[in-house]
Amino acid sequence: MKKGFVFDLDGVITDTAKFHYTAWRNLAASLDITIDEAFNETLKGISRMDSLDRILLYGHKEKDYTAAEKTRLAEQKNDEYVKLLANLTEADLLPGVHDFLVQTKAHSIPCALASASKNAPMILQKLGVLDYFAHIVDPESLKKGKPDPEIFIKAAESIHIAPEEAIGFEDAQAGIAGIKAAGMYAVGISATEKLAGADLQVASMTDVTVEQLLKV
Ligand code: B16
Ligand code: MG
Repeated sequence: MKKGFVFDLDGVITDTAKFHYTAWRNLAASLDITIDEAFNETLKGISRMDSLDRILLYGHKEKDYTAAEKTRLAEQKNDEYVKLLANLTEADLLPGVHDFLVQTKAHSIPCALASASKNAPMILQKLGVLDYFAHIVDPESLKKGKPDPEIFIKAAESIHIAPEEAIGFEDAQAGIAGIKAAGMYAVGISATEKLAGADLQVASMTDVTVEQLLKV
């Protein structure tokens, strides 16, 4: 019997990828680097600074900026990203998420958040679902980002269960790899991309129930 759920944020609970894309595209353009949606796919689940590094590498400018300049560029991107989140509400929850969280509460099953985003607490608050999460892993506390399993192991620990007793939800390949490396059951959420290694893949959270998953 499984005992808890670990959620990714972007792409599982809400679609913030479009806002990340706008903010990164504008920042990149200001550096004379052009990125498109296909490139943006490679940034999903990747931390802010690692995303900037990937963009600079893509534009062959990886040696052009000091650490302090890169910090400033990442801040600039985040300032625009946060502005784009201003009107986020409960209506921005992805299909099935609210229902599923209500079911976890009804079954007294704990949920933790394993997101690379430092904006996660503010985003959950705006979406009106912060109270469903017993714990949010602080990405600042991590030595390595996804696909390393660290964030998922910490998430399971935070709700006092073993990784084998947890089910992780992810929309990105790096996240599925991290969940599996942590020893958890992985549910991939994507209607478009085949997520290699997922134990179960569904198009959205409307296709799963808490009762069904506790028995896998
Ligand atoms: P922030 P997830 C990730 O969220 C995003 O997919 C990724 O594009 C972003 O760079 C990362 O969070 C960090 O976000 O700049 O807000 O700290 O999929 O791990 O929930
Ligand atoms: Mg994601």
